[in-house]
Amino acid sequence: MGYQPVLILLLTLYRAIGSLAFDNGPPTKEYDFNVTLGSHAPVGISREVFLINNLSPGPTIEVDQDDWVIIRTQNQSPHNISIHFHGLEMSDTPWSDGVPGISQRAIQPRERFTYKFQAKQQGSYWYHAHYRAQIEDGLTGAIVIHPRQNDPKPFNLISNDTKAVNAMIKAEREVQPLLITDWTRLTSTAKQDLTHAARIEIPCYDALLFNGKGNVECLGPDVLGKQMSTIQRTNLDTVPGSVLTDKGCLPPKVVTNLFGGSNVPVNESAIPDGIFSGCNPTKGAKEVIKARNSPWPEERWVAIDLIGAMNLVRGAISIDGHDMWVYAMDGPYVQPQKVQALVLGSGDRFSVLVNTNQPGAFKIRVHALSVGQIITGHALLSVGGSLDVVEASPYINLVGAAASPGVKFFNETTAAPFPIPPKRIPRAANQTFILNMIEDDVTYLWAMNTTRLMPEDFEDETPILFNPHPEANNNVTITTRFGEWIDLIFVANETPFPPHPIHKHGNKIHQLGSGTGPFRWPSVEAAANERPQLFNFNNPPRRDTWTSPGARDGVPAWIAIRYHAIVPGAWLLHCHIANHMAGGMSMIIQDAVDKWPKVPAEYLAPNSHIYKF
Ligand SMILES: *[C@@H]1O[C@H](CO)[C@@H](O)[C@H](O)[C@H]1NC(C)=O
Ligand SMILES: *[C@@H]1O[C@H](CO)[C@@H](O)[C@H](O)[C@H]1NC(C)=O
Ligand SMILES: *[C@@H]1O[C@H](CO)[C@@H](O)[C@H](O)[C@H]1NC(C)=O
Ligand SMILES: *[C@@H]1O[C@H](CO)[C@@H](O)[C@H](O)[C@H]1NC(C)=O
Ligand SMILES: *[C@@H]1O[C@H](CO)[C@@H](O)[C@H](O)[C@H]1NC(C)=O
Ligand SMILES: *[C@@H]1O[C@H](CO)[C@@H](O)[C@H](O)[C@H]1NC(C)=O
Ligand SMILES: *[C@@H]1O[C@H](CO)[C@@H](O)[C@H](O)[C@H]1NC(C)=O
Ligand SMILES: *[C@@H]1O[C@H](CO)[C@@H](O)[C@H](O)[C@H]1NC(C)=O
Ligand SMILES: [Cu+2]
Repeated sequence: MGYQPVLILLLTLYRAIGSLAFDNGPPTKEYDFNVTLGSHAPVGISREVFLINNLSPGPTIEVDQDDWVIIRTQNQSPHNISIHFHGLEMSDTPWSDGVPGISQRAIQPRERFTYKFQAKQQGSYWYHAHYRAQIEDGLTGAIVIHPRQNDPKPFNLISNDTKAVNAMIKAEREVQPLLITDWTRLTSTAKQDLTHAARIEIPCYDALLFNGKGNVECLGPDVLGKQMSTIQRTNLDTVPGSVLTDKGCLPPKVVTNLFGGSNVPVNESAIPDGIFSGCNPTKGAKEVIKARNSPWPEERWVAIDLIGAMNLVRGAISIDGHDMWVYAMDGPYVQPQKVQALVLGSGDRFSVLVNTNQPGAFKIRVHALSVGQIITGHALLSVGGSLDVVEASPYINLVGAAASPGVKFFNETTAAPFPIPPKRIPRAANQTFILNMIEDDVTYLWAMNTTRLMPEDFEDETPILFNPHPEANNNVTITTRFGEWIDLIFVANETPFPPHPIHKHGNKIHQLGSGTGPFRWPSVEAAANERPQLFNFNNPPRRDTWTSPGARDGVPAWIAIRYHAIVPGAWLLHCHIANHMAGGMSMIIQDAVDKWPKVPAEYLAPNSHIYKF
């Protein structure tokens, strides 16, 4: 035996004895989630939602990094459900990822299911329903994982003042999640029924909510007419005489034309009033993020986790009169950027530090920049307890663009991880998958790679994790071996094609590069040899949700992402817009299929029943 193995053996023994003698392992935090169906009217329009312990959004899961988390779920509702923990890696516990037919059986009415996982990552995450299109049905909540105390923090890249850095550490410890949703009066099933009856995707919402609070704002025809984007105007021009509706929506006939037109005419008589048009303003409670007003300017820091819990809306966010220091993206730290605005899409998380310079209440605005609707909403940042709104000219306009040339947006492509990970990303991948995203003839059917995978195709089947399909050859399954580097290239060949928020379950990905025009190469390596400026192998952004580029004017677009297949399990890769996922835009990934852990007996067994509630 050489000296190295001996050293490793001694070290292992030392650690084992140490952990026996000095601690009992990481703590376990336990939650009970009783899921019911109830009626809920956050903006004065009542509809059914899922409630968790009578709340929607549900309770925040707040733990320390390395804690074990147990969530005992009881389905006291009349529908099948499941809960996904967005962005959490589930290494060693892939049966707790929450996707029916992939990692577990759906939790049927009167059944219980216990999710158990270790919070190995840090920062901002969230949980949400994952059965059919239920993500729009209120079963969501924030997850905060406090980083290990001694891990390096990027705050001295924000200030050299020790007092300020200490204040930032304190603010981070007290970080306030702000879960942002696009609220519609339609339940996901009502929306799907209406979509099929009217043969159209429904891109209209009633309000934007902040931790479940908000109100309907009607902007009026003058404002809408003046403020619409050139893309909105161009789309309106496809149907002569059309204007934005009073809800700020493109009218149905224009939506039908959005992606190159469809042979299937919309049935407008199937669309009830209030969906595309019919705006009635309501008053609702405003969510308030509280900041102390310390006498010491260097101590006035507040941290907010901005969580993109919306379905379809992509929004620009800004805080009146305040800069935001973006210090984390999808959980882990990034090299901080000082900005006045950032773009948040479905599934994204950005953690920001804000230095509050005066007492008062300041609008935290979200303005949609998705094409289908002009919609806005706001929460308040209250400094020193004040609720007097300080009117300031916003940094962003109504369609989510910079209101003036000096306004700086967060630049995701330069958001390098902090610290830079020591492991280098190779230039060549072991496997490359070129995925041809399409709209499948009508606005509500989509595919990730030419072939649709509908929830009905897999959600009620035996979970793939229990029964791998290593030879699947069906255009919708990707299979990898442990340790391989995998490239996924998402190509929008048809134009116009909208951007899609794409989410991979399992582990994080590196966003290597993107470009316009067809992806003409067999691999990223070949493309990078020819066009090195399009790729970043050194410190690319690290994400669990990313946006595929929109394509227009006959010019295709693509994005290349790379991940390391080191988290064995069965995962879903899908568009995070629930109705796109329900419309077929998903694929299955069997990662590191050679190293799948044995599924514990209690997860293999049918879900147990609740006998009374
Ligand atoms: C901290 O101090 C160094 C050296 O004076 C300076 O170069 C750097 O810009 C400062 N950083 C910040 C965040 O103020
Ligand atoms: C359009 O929808 C209405 C209401 O649902 C229905 O009665 C009618 O048959 C539909 N027309 C077509 C052509 O599908
Ligand atoms: C982001 O930074 C890159 C690299 O510096 C630059 O090419 C790009 O234009 C920037 N994007 C935005 C939106 O500012
Ligand atoms: C609920 O899930 C079970 C098992 O996956 C399935 O058999 C059943 O059809 C589902 N029910 C509904 C209403 O989708
Ligand atoms: C895979 O996609 C190709 C191209 O669209 C299609 O011809 C083929 O039928 C698909 N295969 C399966 C199994 O769906
Ligand atoms: C994607 O679809 C194409 C057909 O269009 C097929 O050749 C290819 O194998 C598919 N990719 C995967 C990973 O199934
Ligand atoms: C991936 O490719 C590299 C370079 O060709 C090779 O050294 C490595 O063994 C491959 N990894 C796996 C898991 O196949
Ligand atoms: C959940 O429901 C069970 C059964 O009714 C009840 O015993 C328990 O107290 C409830 N827990 C919570 C957190 O509401
Ligand atoms: Cu999509």
